[in-house]
Amino acid sequence: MPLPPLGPDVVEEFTRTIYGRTPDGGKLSELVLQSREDGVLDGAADRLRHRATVACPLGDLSFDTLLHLPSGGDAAPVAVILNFDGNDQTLTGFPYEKIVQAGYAVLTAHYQQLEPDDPNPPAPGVRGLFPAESWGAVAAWAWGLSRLLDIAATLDGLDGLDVGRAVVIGHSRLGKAALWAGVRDERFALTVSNDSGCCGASLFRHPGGEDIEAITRRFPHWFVPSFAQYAGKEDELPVDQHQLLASIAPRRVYVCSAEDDAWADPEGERLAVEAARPAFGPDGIGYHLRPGGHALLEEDWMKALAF
Ligand code: GTR
Repeated sequence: MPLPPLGPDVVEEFTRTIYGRTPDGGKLSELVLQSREDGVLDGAADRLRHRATVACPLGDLSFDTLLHLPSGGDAAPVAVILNFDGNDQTLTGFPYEKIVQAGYAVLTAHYQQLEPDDPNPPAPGVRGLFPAESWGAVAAWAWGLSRLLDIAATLDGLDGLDVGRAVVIGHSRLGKAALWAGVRDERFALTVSNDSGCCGASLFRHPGGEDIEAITRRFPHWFVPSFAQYAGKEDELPVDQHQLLASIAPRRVYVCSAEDDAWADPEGERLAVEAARPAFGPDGIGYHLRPGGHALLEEDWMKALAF
């Protein structure tokens, strides 16, 4: 299938057809330091936990954050990431030692503290705190990634963070959210998608892996309801995902794929990167395909951050 051309004004189309409209408002109102441990991780990193509260039009949302940063030395660029299983799980799940050795700080929060991953959430998340807007959970998580950057900005200087070189990174459904955050928030200097697949970095028009029918049937809450009308009609979508990647230019993008992750269609991700390349400078977009399956591995982190 031929791809729609790269053009200047695609963000509005992505808003309308897939992710929905992110409302204005929702400001960090309070950040409470809950604990600080210095010199954890071989003496090379400090670990801080905060409780953040964001004031939204219809109420407040509070969530916990976990920050690791290199101790001493120059201000560290910060990578923000939502995690799947809670902040404590990242202590074994993320390669913090290596990331910090590479000179980066990492700020994370649990994605479901921002918005439940449920078509019928037991309690409303952030989407319930704005007057009637149609935005999907992916967009709500992307909103959360921007709030993590707000939090990092309040710590800028204080704790040796450099938010001028901020990275947004995410895996799988949270890689979709990282891409949408990278599109919408120009403060992110580098956007990293890991195995984000359908509605992330892979092309709708490249057959293979998850398609619109499958994703909207299982996860109707991720997108605007009208997106489901494109099930089986990929060729009628007004956009495709190389345009999403290109709309981040001239800021940088890095896409990680895995050979055995057929559901995320690694070849469709590679083709999207190639089709987006003309929008970027020579080193503006990077890509790797590594052996193995669907996971955010140390190799993915290190190659993306080296980029
Ligand atoms: C799958 C879904 C994918 C991907 C993945 C994940 O079930 O079909 O789009 O997002 O979940 O987030 O792990």
